[in-house]
Amino acid sequence: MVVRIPRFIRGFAFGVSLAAAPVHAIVFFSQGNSANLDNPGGGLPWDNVVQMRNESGPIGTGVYLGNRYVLTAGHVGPLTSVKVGFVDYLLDSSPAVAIGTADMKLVRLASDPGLSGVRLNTNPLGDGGNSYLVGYGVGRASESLLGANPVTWGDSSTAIKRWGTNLVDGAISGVQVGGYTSDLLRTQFNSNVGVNEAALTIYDSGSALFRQIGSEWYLVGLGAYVQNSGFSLASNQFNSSESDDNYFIRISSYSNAIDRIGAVAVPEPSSRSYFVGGLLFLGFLALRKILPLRG
Ligand SMILES: [Ca+2]
Repeated sequence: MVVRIPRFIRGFAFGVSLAAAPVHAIVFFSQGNSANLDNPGGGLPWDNVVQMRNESGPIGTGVYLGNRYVLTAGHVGPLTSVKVGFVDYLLDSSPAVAIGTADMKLVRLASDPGLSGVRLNTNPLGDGGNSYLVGYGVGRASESLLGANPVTWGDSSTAIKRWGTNLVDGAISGVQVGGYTSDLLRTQFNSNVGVNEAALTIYDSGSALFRQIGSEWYLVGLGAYVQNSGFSLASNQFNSSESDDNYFIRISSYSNAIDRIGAVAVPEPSSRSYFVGGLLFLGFLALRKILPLRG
């Protein structure tokens, strides 16, 4: 689910130029649930985005970082298994590892899924701009017509891996939500990145926000919070007050190497790169109350 939070980043911009908007997946303004279900290619770490599950089904998204480690949102749980591709992997007996005070945690699979790792972004100057969102959140409800606003979210039967795009145009530090304190990145649900522009939905907590920096792909954010629960407001105007905000845990605040998140190194046994994916509150955000934000 997704946590609802007030629009608090408005007007806050990166110190660098914000030319583009990143894209978030999960629901689109003008496309249906059958869109963007396949790896778009170009090296995007599509396979590393996994589904977090409990005994009753999907509850969120995660990012496989390598060496059996999966990064997800702290509020996604309790967990019983992680679906990688078409296979459910049980968790091993080790406790989840919290990443500082942030709404993120690492859990570990009981066996190796045979995937390479993901690169974690360590440079805050690389966070802004166009991005790709990949997550297992729900799609739109069947009665929610294409191009109609708001975009109403579907039920659990529509939860499937999708990709979308959006522009990272803001950041804020030290945001307190549900007992966590996290540095966040923002995207807005408007049309400034075209038909693939996406917004987070429930079960997108822990979704991946990827950016291509130079020739490589990096995990820059982990889906966590949304402005509304149950629907997403879209706008055809950039920076419109009518466009929903989505928030992602800012990976560069917690990683100082492409293979290290918090105090945990996640080296891939036989691969050169790994990165830690982000966690989304989206799996649970919709069901939670957001605490008032200070400042
Ligand atoms: Ca946007």
